Amino acid sequence: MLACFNTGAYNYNIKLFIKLRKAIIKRLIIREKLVMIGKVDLKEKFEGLKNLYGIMGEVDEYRQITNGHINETYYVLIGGKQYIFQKVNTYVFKNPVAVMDNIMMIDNFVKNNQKKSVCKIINFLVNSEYKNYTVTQEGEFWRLCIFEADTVTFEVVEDPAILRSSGYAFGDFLNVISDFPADRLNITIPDFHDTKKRLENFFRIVELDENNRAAIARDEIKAFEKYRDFCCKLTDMTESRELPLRPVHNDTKYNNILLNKDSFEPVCVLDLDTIMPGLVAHDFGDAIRFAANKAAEDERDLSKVNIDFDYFKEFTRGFAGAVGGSLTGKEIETLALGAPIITFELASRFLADYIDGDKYFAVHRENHNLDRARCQLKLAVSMMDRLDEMCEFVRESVNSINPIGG
Ligand code: GN1
Ligand code: MG
Repeated sequence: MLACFNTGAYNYNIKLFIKLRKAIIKRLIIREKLVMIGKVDLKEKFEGLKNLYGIMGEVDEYRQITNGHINETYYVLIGGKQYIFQKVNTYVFKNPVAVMDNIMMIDNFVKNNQKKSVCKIINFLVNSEYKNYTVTQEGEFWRLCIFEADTVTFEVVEDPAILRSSGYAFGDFLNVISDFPADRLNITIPDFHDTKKRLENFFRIVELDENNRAAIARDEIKAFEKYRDFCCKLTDMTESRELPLRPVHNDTKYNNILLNKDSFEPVCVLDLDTIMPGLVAHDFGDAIRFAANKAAEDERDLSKVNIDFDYFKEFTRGFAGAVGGSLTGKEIETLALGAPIITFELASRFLADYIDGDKYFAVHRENHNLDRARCQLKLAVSMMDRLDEMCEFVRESVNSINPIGG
């Protein structure tokens, strides 16, 4: 220690300090350059892509939209017109052409169907090769659409009245596509909402524990053991054919509906990537999971995370009003079960991904998937406490089918 105070050591330390400082500054400059180069590359990429779509004008501006966990999405302004450019995650969607094929089939069906829907569905632009996607030289899978002006999405619900029209929009979407032959849809992610297989996979990952991360989640893992049988109920009823497989959206987060920025009426249903044969209870349940909880999906303060019954009721009224008439008795009976089951399922997917080293969901902070899993688990347990009331309310709402404004 004392040696530090003799002049030689002092000079040495000063020199070292200056050298280090220079190195740090140099590194910062290089980083800055890399960031700049990265941006120029992206701009060039967007220029190249837009040319393939015959879009006139220059790329004036772009920014990333980070609310999705899977695909990479950009808002791009070209010659004053607004577009969305999206790079599809091919780790998650192994066959992205099949995804785009499903979207195309559903789009054609909805456009030509006699049952008119309350709002539009997302529509991708077609390139010079008449395809609704483009594979770049680097093998990236891109798709483009027009940004819907004067619309908004919400991450957290602020006004329960808006929920009723969102519920109506998702219910209406299911009703309109209900006549589409489900077996024509490509299975883009096998066993996507097979909760039994999801939990088997979860316990396999816990057992392997390749990143030594399972210990921190010991309590959460026990909770999955406790609720495992309950979570398999819908899968069992599907296997025994008590519940029908229909074409469903499979990702009915509230932010997957564009709303008019003034009236908050639904304008467009987004994100049809996981449209596949599935259960109506999962679509209903996933929407409740996201919308009927005042906290964010990754909230760390678990005291804020709970099912909000007023929100639940508003969404259910809208949803039942639109789809209620086409449901079987068993579907009505099991609709509310979808909420805790899909929430447990997602909690297990987040926790499995955390333990597996964060390979699937994009993470933006340390332990992000662990936080998400804890939040969803807390929410699922809060739903279990009110499950009987939820089932009863669904029954009442379907029985008194009451379309919006009617
Ligand atoms: C993923 O990123 P996004 O919103 O498209 C996931 C859904 C989850 C959701 C949770 C293909 O959806 O299943 O419910 O995150 N999509 C896929 O926010 O796994
Ligand atoms: Mg999605």
